[in-house]
Amino acid sequence: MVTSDSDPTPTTVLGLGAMGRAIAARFHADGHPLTVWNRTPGRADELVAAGATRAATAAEAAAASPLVVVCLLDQESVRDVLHPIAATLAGRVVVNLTSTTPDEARENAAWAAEHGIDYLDGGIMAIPEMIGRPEAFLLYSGSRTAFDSHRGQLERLGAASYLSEDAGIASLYDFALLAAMYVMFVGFYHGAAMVATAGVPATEFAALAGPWLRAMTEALPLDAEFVDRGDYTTDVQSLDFNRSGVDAILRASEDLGLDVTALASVKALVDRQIAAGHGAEAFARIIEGIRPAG
Ligand code: FVH
Repeated sequence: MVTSDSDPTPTTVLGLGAMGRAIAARFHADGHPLTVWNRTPGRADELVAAGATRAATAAEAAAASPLVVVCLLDQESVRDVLHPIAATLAGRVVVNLTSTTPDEARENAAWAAEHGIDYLDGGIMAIPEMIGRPEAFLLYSGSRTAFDSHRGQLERLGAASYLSEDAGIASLYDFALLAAMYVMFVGFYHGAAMVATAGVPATEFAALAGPWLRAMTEALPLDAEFVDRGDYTTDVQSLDFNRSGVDAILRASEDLGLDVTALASVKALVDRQIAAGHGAEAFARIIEGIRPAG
């Protein structure tokens, strides 16, 4: 058995969905004495067959280890599982890898502090198959002590970055990255629906869209410079220039009978900045229409 350190921390994993199982399997492979619990007990079978201990209740699981890693569905399930076992969790480290909003993460941190629990929140930038592989990365915020104490173990899941004492910050980054991903995928599907009207399979479109989008993402740092400067002065690719392109793509999509919800949102953001007198400025200016008003 490969071990990550000479005295692996006994670890409990609460929640054995696809991600919880991948995390638990990594810890088990690294030699951490592992206790697992899941609402539906059968999901622990494979880990138990490999040597993990099945706990009958979440409280029994929490009592077994100084480090409790939580990977449940959402904030409601986190409350359902953790609140009744607060007394057992007192004095332990809880690393919550469940996707929650920044404010929900802060709510968990405040609740944990009230109960003497050392709370670290995490955002997983990976799918279960990537856990333990170099391309996986996880973002953490909350208790610095908890992160420093278990850093080596957490790094076995994927590259680990500690961002802030504010427990909501990991989730903020996580959701910001996911927002960028979702909008990109919707753009891909819109394009795929366009070429599908000519009988082009999505796989064929993907072969072109992949390299195209990769090349375009090379421009992100330059766009980010406009945003950080707050100065969108440009002599190329102004909003006015982009509006004619966006309008033409939208008309073409309507001609093809497509739903244009995705493109209409792009057009709305562009039009708003042009109406406010910024047509000569760079496309990156549309972030000003996304920011909170006032
Ligand atoms: N899977 C992924 O690709 C993404 C990658 C990025 C991060 N997410 C987040 O990770 C959390 C867990 O995701 P998951 O893939 O493991 O999700 P499921 O396979 O659906 O498992 C959900 C587990 O939560 C348990 N559960 C749900 N509600 C309750 C509840 N009220 N009380 C107790 N447990 C609950 C569920 O139990 P069961 O249905 O098996 O009994 C599963 O263990 C998630 O936040 C992703 O956004 C994954």
